[in-house]
Amino acid sequence: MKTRVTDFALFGGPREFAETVLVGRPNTGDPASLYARLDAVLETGHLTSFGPMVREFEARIADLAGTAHCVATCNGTAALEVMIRTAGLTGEVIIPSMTYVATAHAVRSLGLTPVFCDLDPLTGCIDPDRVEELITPDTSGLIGVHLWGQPCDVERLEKIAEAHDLTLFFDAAHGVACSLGDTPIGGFGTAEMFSFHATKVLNTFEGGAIVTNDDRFADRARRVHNFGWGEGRMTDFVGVNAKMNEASGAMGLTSLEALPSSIAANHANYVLYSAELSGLPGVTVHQYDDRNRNNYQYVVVKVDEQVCGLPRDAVLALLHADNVLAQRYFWPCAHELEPYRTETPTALPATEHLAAQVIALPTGPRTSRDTIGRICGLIRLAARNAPEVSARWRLTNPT
Ligand code: T4K
Repeated sequence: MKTRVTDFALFGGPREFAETVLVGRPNTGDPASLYARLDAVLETGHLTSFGPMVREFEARIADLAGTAHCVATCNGTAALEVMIRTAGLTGEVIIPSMTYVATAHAVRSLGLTPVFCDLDPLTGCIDPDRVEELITPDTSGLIGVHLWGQPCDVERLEKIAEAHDLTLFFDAAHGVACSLGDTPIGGFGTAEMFSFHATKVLNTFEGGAIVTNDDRFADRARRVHNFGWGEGRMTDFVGVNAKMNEASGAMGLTSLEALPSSIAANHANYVLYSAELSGLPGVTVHQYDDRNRNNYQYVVVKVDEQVCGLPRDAVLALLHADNVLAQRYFWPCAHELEPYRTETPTALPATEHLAAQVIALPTGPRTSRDTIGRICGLIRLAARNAPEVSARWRLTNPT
């Protein structure tokens, strides 16, 4: 355990961790269970296009989300694009900027304009008070993002969408097994999407899903994600190939078996991080509202330089030097990335304030309590030695 600031790897001391400690280390579930399913896939020779693994996975996800339909896709970004195509959105689509760039790229890649909206500082989700002022005659859609698995203010967004005749979608990439009160995330708006990327609490290697209670939307989305094929091998609109394959379905079913224990481990890690970092001025673990279920796949610490005197990136550099590969989810936020910063320069004060503070810390079933204790030890030591750490970091990062 390091005790003096000069022990930090950033100052030339030894690394705290010999092996890298990652954010996003996959939850693979039971390998034997996966191999048995993969054997079955190879045995049947049905490798993709609506095989039994994906069909069962879709049924299980619809059940989890409490929705009538689930359309599994090859990744979460493709799910967003299929949703936008299915609804036939045009012109402008309002989205938050505090999100992975995929939300904006899905809109932009279909020739539409993402219009970035500021956030609610309490949750980091889109601020309904700011949405209405961005609506123009060209606005056709609104996509809320359930940031870090926290539900957006769904009720107010639904009212706004209805009043202005907008299609309302939710990017629930982080929202698997999360809820708003007792209602699972999945059935809000016209449709929602999940991501099952390798780094997510539930993974299919790569994958995603569209969930909805709208029969017609589901039927069309299913066609859109399969080249537009309909009855009698005919197409009457442009479709894409966004199907999930059977190996991904097999991984999804295996990962689902491990989901309760993965969430329990994530929750225990979140509680431990919160306790270990409590009472540090300007360094706060983002707290989730107990009235909603969360999967705790993101433990986010907020470093407020104004209060603790430590730039967030100094803490990040210090962790990286010690082999803790923490991530800035989400900085730079989407409106500060190209092509958006050039095409549609926007000032979003609340978003920029939050994005400048966030660090996602390693968690998941394979992150031990000892590892968390040592990571928190590094952060506490950094906070106690803020002037030295800041000065050291500024040597290589002059402003
Ligand atoms: N909407 C939102 C709000 C999202 O957060 C995302 C994705 C999407 C939409 C789009 O969904 P997908 O099309 O991705 O299904 C990662 C994930 O790639 C991305 O899925 C996720 N959000 C985002 C929050 O995190 P990066 O750019 O940080 O990924 P990458 O590949 O650098 O991985 C991060 C860390 O994870 C690495 O340091 C190592 C570890 N890792 C990663 C992979 C792929 C592993 O240990 N094993 C692995 O196989 O975005």
